Amino acid sequence: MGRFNYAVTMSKIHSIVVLTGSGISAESGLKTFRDNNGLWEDHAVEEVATPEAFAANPELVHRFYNQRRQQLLSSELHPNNAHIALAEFQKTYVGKLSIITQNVDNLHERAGSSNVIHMHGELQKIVCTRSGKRFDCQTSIDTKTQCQCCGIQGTLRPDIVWFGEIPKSMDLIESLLAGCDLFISIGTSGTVYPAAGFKQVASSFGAKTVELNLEAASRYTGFDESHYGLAGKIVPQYFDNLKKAIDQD
Ligand code: BV8
Repeated sequence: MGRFNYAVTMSKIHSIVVLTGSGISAESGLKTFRDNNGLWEDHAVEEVATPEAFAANPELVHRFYNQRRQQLLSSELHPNNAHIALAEFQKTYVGKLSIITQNVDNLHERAGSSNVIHMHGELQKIVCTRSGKRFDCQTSIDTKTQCQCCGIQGTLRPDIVWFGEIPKSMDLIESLLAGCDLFISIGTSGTVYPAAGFKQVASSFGAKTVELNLEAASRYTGFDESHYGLAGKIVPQYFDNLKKAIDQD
């Protein structure tokens, strides 16, 4: 692991914000967005994950999310050591640790993390476009699925934030970024906004910024500290060092 430095003394770290992307789930077997050059069934994800695509071809978009939702239910799919290390640290840390994830999987929760902010929604939730009511969903849905609240077909969509839609919990996220002393980005290429801008916001309010990623991303730079490698290896190492530094302080 690269030089582990703490310019700020641990006693000054009262609030930590962790931002995760698909790289933290890669070793669990979930594809990242840049895998396959960002394609799914020869469609660019940015084209499938949009309200326009859903309006034009709802069955294609339902298939995209049904496949990924079913993958979450696979007995082969488990949180990896990165999710587990983050959850264990969150449980023992006396300060405030908030997890903002761009991921729509439930691996943080299955690793034991709490208060996870799914800014781009969740695969296992659906919403009725007529009533706005949200439901848990572990099955596949399509345009023929009858809605539980209004009993008609064709009103249900994945509770996912598509490109062009406003991410969830932005007010809460902005206040967390403004109030944190340490911002840690894990497994994201920093391609998609507004998430890609969170590091800058946290830094502008005085937070120390740390990147844990497989490799440096060209547009996502300027962290105070960076460690590169597989999340399953560097995330446990990082939080183990952080806990030691806090305990020694
Ligand atoms: C909005 C749900 C307005 C869907 C997702 C031009 C400039 C700037 C912005 C825009 C622009 N044109 C359009 C926009 C806005 C647009 C945007 O950013 N587009 C991009 C393409 C330029 N953004 C939006 O539309 C957003 N809404 O802007 O609304 C607004 C905003 C605020 C307030 C008011 C109004 C909404 C975007 C949400 C889209 N939905 N997800 C679904 O999941 O199906 S985005 C989706 O893609 C993910 O959620 C995630 O955010 C993103 C993928 O990023 P990553 O997770 O980083 O994945 P990636 O593959 O890129 O990288 C993986 C990383 O992991 C890599 O670095 C890799 O090295 C690393 N890695 C791989 N393996 C490992 C690893 N690391 C460690 N260990 C490993 N083993």
